[in-house]
Amino acid sequence: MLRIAIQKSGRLSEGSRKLIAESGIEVEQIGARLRSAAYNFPLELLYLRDDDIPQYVADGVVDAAIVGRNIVREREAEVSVIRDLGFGRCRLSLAVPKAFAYNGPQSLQGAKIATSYPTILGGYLSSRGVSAEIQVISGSVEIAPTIGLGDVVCDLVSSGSTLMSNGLVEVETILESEAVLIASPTLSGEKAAILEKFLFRINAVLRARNTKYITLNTPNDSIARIVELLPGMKSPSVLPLNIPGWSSLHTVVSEDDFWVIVEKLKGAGAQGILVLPIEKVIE
Ligand code: PRT
Ligand code: ZN
Repeated sequence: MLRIAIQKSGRLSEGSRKLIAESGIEVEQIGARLRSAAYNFPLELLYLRDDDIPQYVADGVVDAAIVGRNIVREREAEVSVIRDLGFGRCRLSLAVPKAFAYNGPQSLQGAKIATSYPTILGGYLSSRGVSAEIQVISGSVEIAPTIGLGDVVCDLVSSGSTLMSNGLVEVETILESEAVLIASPTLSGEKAAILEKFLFRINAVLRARNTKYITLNTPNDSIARIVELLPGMKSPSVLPLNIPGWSSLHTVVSEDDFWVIVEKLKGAGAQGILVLPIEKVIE
């Protein structure tokens, strides 16, 4: 049995539950409980506050967890980061009031910086030889300058609208973050084998999320040109259509390349382009 912690309620809860569900793991409805077992996989889920998660993994209270990289770094817990999970993306940034004359990290010399991330911020400042006062606050960091708790803030940003509505300008990114899978570095053989199986499923789900299945029709004399545009898994399948001189091509493309490729495909003579979601990709 592998014990995995996820955030009980907050920005990472839904993404964590969805990833587990899409991995084909069915979990009891939790209601108000703090833990639940899976029906069809040797896994037990614990629902915790994100701040506590790295320490629980380091102490072996849970074997693995899904948590933001920002929290893992801040807590400096002894855990293995297994892989990035592609959701919960944000960045830890420095932001200054509009009137603050910012000309690089040296401008922070002697400033008072409000943050919930003193460890990461302290490391950043000392690596740049800046000495500043770190004011630790646990929430609503963005209002610190308004209430006199700091000249500058260091906080998580995703859209940037919180900073903007508080008259703050983002000036440096200190850390890029997203949800990550972490594990205890000292798992037993049995637990490590279950984690391996869990990871195999997660990999298949995440690869599929970033991949689309494409089918299109093309005149036979355009096939070579179109195949060159398609970085498929191996090579695309080419099937004859019931119209002489025409074929149907099937392949997969990465979501990131998709729009660029589609334009080029049309330019190369492709017609009837269909794009379908993929549920799992096993490599
Ligand atoms: O109760 P618990 O302690 O578990 O939750 P929490 O309230 O401490 O954390 P929560 O749910 O807010 O965030 C959990 C994790 O989500 C964080 O540790 C990050 O890894 C990730 N994440 C992703 C974010 C954001 N995006 C984010 N935008 N965490 C916080 N924010 C906050 C930020 O602090 C600021 O107040 O959102 C605001 C900025 O958002 P924008 O869109 O206006 O820029
Ligand atoms: Zn928290």
